[in-house]
Amino acid sequence: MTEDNFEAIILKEKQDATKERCPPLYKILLLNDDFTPMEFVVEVLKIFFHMTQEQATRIMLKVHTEGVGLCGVYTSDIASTKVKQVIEFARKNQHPLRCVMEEN
Ligand code: TYC
Repeated sequence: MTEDNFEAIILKEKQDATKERCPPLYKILLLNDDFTPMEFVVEVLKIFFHMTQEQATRIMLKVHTEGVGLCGVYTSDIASTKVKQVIEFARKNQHPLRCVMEEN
């Protein structure tokens, strides 16, 4: 084995170890709309993101005024499950609330 090969293998092993320690993370974002009631958005943030009334109100108002707000950062599986649950809960209650995930 050449020295270059050896270094390439060591580098690859280090990269693999880093990937295991730090899986890719995804932001969950709530998007503003004109119809979903503010109280409903606050409930969503409390139920699905375990926020207090105060935290939830602050994020809801940020989304309302700025158009978008961060709910949390999760691994891929957890983020996609939460996005689905939020959208399903909103649709069951006939609100057009939008919730998306994006790579961090
Ligand atoms: N803009 C909505 C209203 O005035 C409230 C709202 C806030 C909707 C946050 C969606 O993600 C949202 N009723």
